[in-house]
Amino acid sequence: MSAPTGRARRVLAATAAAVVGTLAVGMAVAAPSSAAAEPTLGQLAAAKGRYFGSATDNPTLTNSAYTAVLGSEFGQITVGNTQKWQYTEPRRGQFDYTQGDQIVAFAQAHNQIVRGHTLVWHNQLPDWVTSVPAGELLGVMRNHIANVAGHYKGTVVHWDVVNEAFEENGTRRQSVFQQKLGDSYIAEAFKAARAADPNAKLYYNDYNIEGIGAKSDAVYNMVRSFKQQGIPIDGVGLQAHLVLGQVPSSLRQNIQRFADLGVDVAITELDIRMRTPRDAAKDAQQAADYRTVVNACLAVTRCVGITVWDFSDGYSWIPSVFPGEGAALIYDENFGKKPSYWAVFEALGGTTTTTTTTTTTTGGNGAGCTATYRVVGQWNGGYQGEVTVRNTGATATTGWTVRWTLAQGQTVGSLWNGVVSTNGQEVTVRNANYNGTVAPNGTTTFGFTGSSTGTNPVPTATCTTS
Ligand code: G2I
Repeated sequence: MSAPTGRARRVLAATAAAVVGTLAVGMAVAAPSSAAAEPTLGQLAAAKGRYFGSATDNPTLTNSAYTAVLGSEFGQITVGNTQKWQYTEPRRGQFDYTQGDQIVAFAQAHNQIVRGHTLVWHNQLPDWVTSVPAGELLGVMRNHIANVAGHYKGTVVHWDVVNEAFEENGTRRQSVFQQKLGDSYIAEAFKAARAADPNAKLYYNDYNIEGIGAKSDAVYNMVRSFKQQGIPIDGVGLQAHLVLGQVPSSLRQNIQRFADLGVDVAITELDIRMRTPRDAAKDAQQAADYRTVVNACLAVTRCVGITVWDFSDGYSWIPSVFPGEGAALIYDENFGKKPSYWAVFEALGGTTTTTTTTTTTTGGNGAGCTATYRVVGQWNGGYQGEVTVRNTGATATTGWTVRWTLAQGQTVGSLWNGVVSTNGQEVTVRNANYNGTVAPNGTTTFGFTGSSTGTNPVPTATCTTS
């Protein structure tokens, strides 16, 4: 049997779920003869001349399960918080790059480009800026930009120079900069950024400008006027904090009209939120929405890349700001890949070639699970594996166990989100103390790195519940 495609894999998973309730049914599917690793989203995007990245924040850099994905899957990182004014100039004239530098160092260690975020914004602004006298604020703003963009010169490919300067109706937001400096502050910020880092691409970044409307018209008119006047602007960032089922129908046309002004466009903060909890229908809609956004970007040559605003539903800003909403990203809380991940994967040109799904049910009590094993990365002498456990039963699991055999002398080394034991070639992974409970049709994912010096075929993994 040939290896299944991404779509075939999901059909097979559904077939496996259908056998729940029978006694000790084992079904091994499609063990491929070789284990060519699936490409990452970053690699797929690069093959299309784009980047695919994620925002991140400092606290998560100590979570190895998180950094394993962040460091391998993405070609680009945006500093989610710690390059903002509050962090970089907490007191007038005193600059602190400690945390921003940590994220830039992580990106450099993983060959990822960095979008800088953000030099001038009304939010996360230290209180002292608000009380700077009007006559001093232009100098203060220029000095901030000169220092921060100067510090990151050569390490940041894009800067979000000015963020969120417009209201929904297209008028200027009455920020301290607008009130004390007037309309010209945005142009002044771009000029200061160009002087500080002539090689960084300079972006205006905002939300609710993905489709054509009053707000995006205002940004469009500003960019057109900047280009006419020679104000240095290189790109427009469409944040794309979207709502399930509501991708603006004019997204592609809007990207194109900005591109036609002679600037690049980036999707800078993509997430697509839903009422929680997730279910299969919402997941499918979300996958379709992510696909639409990726396709719109790919359709316009000057759409240079896409960034998700963090990648895991456990690390998203949405639930704290929109109570009752969330699940907006492409990985679940346990770093399992969601349908939205596979939609992005396929839209970027990926096809799934290596997977094994096995079902073992434990009896007539409705419990059961599948284990889907993937080699997600392979390099000389080593590999990274990932197993997604899905509860195919009607009741929540209280624990699960996945077993497989290392037939070619491979080893399993560091493993996260599970407890591993080995006995010769036999590998047994039980749930960690925090992920034994999986809701019906829910998933949890564990990952690991190991050594492999010969072939590394995908094994048949069995899953049992308790
Ligand atoms: O609000 C979502 C994004 C909209 N566009 C601009 C982005 O910069 C913005 O990012 C978010 C961060 O993801 C949040 O993490 O900006 C928020 C602030 O407006 C960030 O939230 C702040 C919390 O409000 C603080 O309480 C917290 O200390 O994050 C801080 C660091 O975790």
